[in-house]
Amino acid sequence: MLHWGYDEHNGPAHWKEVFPVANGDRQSPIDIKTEETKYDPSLRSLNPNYDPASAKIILNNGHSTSVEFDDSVNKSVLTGGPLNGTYRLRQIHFHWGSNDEAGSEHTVDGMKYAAELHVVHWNSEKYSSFVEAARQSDGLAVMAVFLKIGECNPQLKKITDRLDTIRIKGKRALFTNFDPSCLLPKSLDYWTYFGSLTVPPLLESVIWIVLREPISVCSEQLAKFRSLLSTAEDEVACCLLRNYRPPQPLKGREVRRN
Ligand code: B30
Ligand code: ZN
Repeated sequence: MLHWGYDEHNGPAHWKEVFPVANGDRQSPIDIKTEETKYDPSLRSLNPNYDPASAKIILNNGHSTSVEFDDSVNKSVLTGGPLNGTYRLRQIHFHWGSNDEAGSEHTVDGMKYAAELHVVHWNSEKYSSFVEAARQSDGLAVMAVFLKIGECNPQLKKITDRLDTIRIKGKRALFTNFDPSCLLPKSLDYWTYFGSLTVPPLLESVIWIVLREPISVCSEQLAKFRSLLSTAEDEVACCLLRNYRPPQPLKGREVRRN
């Protein structure tokens, strides 16, 4: 495997060759079996508090598109839920499939959504950088939001309208004045469990917070994600048609709900 990706020769089934933790005890994503989740009265409500001024750029990194935030101070943070202390917003990005029938990483009772948004935060109370936090078992908190086919999403349009300017891997554009809480559903009810990054290096450092209510996206908006390229300027153009890892073994972990 020369470089990991989502194709036949370098996709999720090959990642373990270079990243043995792919077979670890707390890998993500998982299938959430709703009847087996455990209600935990000690779980608080989630409290996202984001400043639109911390949004900086939108970019194509060849395996997704992300919006990156200024994380040099605690301007945009997530607290509450299962979290102890303050987790600082770092970036948001998406996972999707080659058609509308698949694309989410987490599944719910075996059901796949069309796409999944990840809002990535790091523990700025205990650690001094994202990179340091990503190596600790309580270092990261990722909030996952399912995207379900339905009405076009006017908030998501702010992102999909910019994808043509960052079609090529490595391209970036300024992206300011954006509050990612505009992409959250009405209810912030969630499931939570201890897992990992869903892309190499698959570090087992993520407290996952999976929102139960999906947001909507239309087919035309999802098609724009599929026209992004996984390749750079000097390579044969190749569309990033899909970028989701399938569910991994639960290995005895408990999934709690609020
Ligand atoms: S996820 O939410 O588990 N899918 C990273 C953060 C969250 C997840 C996956 C990866 C991350 O920050 N990785 C290292 C930085 N990457 C950005 C990226 O999203 O994956 C740098 C890059 O190449 O540009 Cu790869
Ligand atoms: Zn992700």
